[in-house]
Amino acid sequence: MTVNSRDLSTSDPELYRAIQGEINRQENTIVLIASENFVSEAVLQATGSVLTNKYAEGYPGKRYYNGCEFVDIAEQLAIDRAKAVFGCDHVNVQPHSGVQANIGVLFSVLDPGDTILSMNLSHGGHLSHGNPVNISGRLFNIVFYNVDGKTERIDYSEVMSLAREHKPRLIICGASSYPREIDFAKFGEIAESCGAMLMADIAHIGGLVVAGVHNSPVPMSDFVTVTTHKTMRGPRGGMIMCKEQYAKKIDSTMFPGTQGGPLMHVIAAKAVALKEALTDEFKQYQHQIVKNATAMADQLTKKGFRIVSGGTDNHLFLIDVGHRGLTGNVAADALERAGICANKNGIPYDTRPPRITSGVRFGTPAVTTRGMKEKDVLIVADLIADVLLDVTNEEMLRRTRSRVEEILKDFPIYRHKLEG
Ligand code: DSN
Repeated sequence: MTVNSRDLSTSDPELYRAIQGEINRQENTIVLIASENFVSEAVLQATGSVLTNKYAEGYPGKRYYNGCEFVDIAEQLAIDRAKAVFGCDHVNVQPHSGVQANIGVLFSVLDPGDTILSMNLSHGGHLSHGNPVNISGRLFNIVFYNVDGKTERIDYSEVMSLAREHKPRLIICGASSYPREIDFAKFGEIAESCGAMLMADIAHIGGLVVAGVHNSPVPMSDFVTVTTHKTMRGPRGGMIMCKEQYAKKIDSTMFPGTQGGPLMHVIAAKAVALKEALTDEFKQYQHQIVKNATAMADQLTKKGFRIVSGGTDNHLFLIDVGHRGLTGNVAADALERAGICANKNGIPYDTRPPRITSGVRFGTPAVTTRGMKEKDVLIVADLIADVLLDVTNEEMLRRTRSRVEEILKDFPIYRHKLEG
């Protein structure tokens, strides 16, 4: 048997059907999960390329395997483009994910028992910022900052007083569910005032930072981590940027410290996405993401929903469905039955557990990739309102689902029909 002798539809029909099902689901669902997006066909092509066959432990020009001349080109392109896109001193493009990138930073410069000051997960932070259920929370002494109870925004004076009191070695800023612009300069001042290192996790807002829609943490941070698959619209994965003085430590912590063979097909796809990120089209796209999120949050406010912090400055917003007597899981499941995919999410000071929650998180990167503008997402906001006001009306949910499929015919994801 040659490796090309059988294609997926005949060699593994069961799996082929699952992929076909997912292609249809993506085409026929309004995806509002804030961390999801649709990559270009070029990114898909690189991700599905023969680079998946290659071992390349080490770094370009310094590998532990022979035969790396072509994957070296791919990784060097990703590195050079990431530096051009973000304006950073050094970048490591090998982390398999955002969590791996964050772990890479923590394990490169901290010792067990060191103190980290970071944003509470239930206030918008991330699991890998020291949550006790994650490895990041197992070895370090974690102090969390919350958002203000009234404004639901970061209270920088509280962060400053916690920093002075606890003298952390590392401050982490950045979030997975925070709808407001983060003042990275302020975090820089706080870190400097207490002698801490600063790490900014821009997993969610990476694309907005590239386009200048959000201020950049690169100048004032020792480390910046990002995922490549959210607003960056590339393959699933992570990257670490850092000041030159940490370059060697970061590289040796990623390999051999915390990862083995890098995923060269994914690194190649990161290079493709980073080339796309250098275009004007990408910058306009990021501006449109924010305009769409703002338009939806405003429309849902007009419909009587309480939006956490009163609105959004970025690509996402949260509805406090508890305010309407709903739970996040019931609301998100009803939306899914209507063809709208978002996720339940805790809101600041939520009294419900993470599997239930009082919130639903919405984001506009994916619908904006499909070409939706403000007038289109206003219709989507109206559909969301209809669903949330009558979650048990299965007839209405079915009608909404048909309407969603009609609307999406005008916004195909790919120009060519995809095959699993
Ligand atoms: N799970 C991602 C999100 O949805 O925000 C963060 O890692």
